[in-house]
Amino acid sequence: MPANLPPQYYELEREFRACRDSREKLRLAEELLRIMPKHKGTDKLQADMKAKISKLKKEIEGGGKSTGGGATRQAPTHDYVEREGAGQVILIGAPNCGKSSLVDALTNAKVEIADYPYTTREPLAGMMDFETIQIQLIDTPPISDELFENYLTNLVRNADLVLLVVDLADPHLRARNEFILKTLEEKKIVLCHTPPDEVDDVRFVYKRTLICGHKVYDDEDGSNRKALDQLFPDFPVVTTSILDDDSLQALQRAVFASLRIIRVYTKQVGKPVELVDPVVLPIGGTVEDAAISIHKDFAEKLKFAKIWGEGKFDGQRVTRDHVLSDRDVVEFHI
Ligand SMILES: Nc1nc2c(ncn2[C@@H]2O[C@H](COP(=O)(O)OP(=O)(O)OP(=O)(O)O)[C@@H](O)[C@H]2O)c(=O)[nH]1
Ligand SMILES: [Mg+2]
Repeated sequence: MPANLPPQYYELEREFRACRDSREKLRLAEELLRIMPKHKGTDKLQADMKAKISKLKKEIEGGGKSTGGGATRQAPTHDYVEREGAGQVILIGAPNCGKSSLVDALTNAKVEIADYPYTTREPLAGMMDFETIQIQLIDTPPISDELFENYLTNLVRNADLVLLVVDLADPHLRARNEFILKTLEEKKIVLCHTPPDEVDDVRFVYKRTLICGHKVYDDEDGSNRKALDQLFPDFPVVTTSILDDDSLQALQRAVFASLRIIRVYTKQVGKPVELVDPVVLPIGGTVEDAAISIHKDFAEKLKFAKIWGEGKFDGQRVTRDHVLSDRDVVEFHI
């Protein structure tokens, strides 16, 4: 069966073959696997690429039987943070903009904060409580013309949401953030408010992004806020200050909204509702999706469900394809 690979695949493959740096080679291999059409005709190619990925990972972990290239700066674990909770959000931004302060205020992570740039040297994840769920936040080293940690490419690609922290006290706000957008685009990552359904060039990844205009009280004449709106028209923006709890709560709500997820609580027949430990589904999730996330067999046996929620009759009977809303309560009947 023909593999029918897209033209970009061949281009990327050439880059992969020419590349002499293990870490970059690994990134390209993962990218090749990602864009490879998944069907019978590419079974062998997929297996080969997976073998190459695993070999490269071993090589990197082994500490440097590098295929040449420059010295690598970071341990391989930095390339990937295991997803925990209802969604993974990566905070990125210019030096000293306040990324670590936000992660410190919102999570349990022990981050380092200082009044000078380049304080954070490694990614660090923490869990943020939001009502009945937890959301993972990842603090990262800054992006500037002096520093771009290569592993950020993978971290950003893997995250569910980018939180771009912009320092509203920074006189160079525009230049610093234009630089970040340009650098990411060079790595084939486009920050956007809503990723398109289809992309022309499959090597590019479009990442849903929320903008956090931070240190808002230091932008006394509001001129930086204007610059921010010009630079990021259409993007959702939240303004925050570490000193203002309400602003931090607004940020939490905006993060939740941008993750495009819903929380669905399940209840047993004849038992009261407990609004804890919800099933988390993407917006548009159905009764069947909720049942599958509990157990596959359970979904197969499902006859109907009763739901409680805003705009519904209490205990309204629905079928498995019923689309759920955030905070719905579902009682499965099998
Ligand atoms: N005025 C003001 N200062 C803040 C606020 N949030 C953080 N800061 C200060 O900004 C400085 C930098 O904060 P960090 O959280 O270390 O910034 P960062 O983006 O993690 O910095 P790097 O890791 O170096 O990139 C520290 O002196 C913080 O106390 C805020 O809301 N308002
Ligand atoms: Mg930091």
